[in-house]
Amino acid sequence: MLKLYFDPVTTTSRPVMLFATDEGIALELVHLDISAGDHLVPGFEQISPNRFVPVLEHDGFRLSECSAILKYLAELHYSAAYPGDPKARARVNQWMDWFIGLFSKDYNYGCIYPRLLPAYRLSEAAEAERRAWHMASAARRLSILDRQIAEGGPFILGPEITLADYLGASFVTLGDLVEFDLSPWPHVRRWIATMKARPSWDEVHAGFYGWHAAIRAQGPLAA
Ligand SMILES: N[C@@H](CCC(=O)N[C@@H](CS)C(=O)NCC(=O)O)C(=O)O
Repeated sequence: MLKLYFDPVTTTSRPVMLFATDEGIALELVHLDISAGDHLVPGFEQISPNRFVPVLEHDGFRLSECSAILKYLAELHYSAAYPGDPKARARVNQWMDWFIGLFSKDYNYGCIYPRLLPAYRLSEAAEAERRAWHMASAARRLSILDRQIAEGGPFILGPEITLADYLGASFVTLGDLVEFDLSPWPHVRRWIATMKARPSWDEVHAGFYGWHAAIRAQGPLAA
């Protein structure tokens, strides 16, 4: 049996849930609310040494890192979203690494989290300077993604969805929480609309959009 420790609102759990739902992969779900500190309870470090979600368990085998979990589930289920051809698979890996290693540093950590989570904010002047730097960098990354989708589409690597779309769409839609304006990148917007049109999207994102509504209800966010 596959067991997933997850928090449905998180950027790293959402792609795993979306992929598993699309592929009909049965998961025993252990829902942790990280905003309530469920991941800080004594003993969870045995399951997740970093105290992060998601974590997958499969017959005593434990796996963290959302990218590794997606690949493992895809391999188990011979999913077309993780093609077997070495070059096609390498491209999927390339874009997944790009989202995690480059894109998320500027966009998620540099532009979005500081507006949502006080622990990620610097002092006001330092924050403004850092944000300007990351925003310029995030814009360059979004332009690279936009060109990639413009050359093919509707998905990142052409007509078929891959794991890179599952991972990437979760990272980019984190910006929904701060109403991040994607209009300068029309192909990225089109791709996100395609991902949001998947029948599984709304079900998987119910918690995420609940968080979105709660943020809106609190009034204007920090700049
Ligand atoms: N590199 C990990 C990162 C996982 C991660 O950052 N999880 C966050 C939620 S998005 C978390 O569990 N945070 C708990 C905390 O910050 O205390 C992955 O890709 O899965």
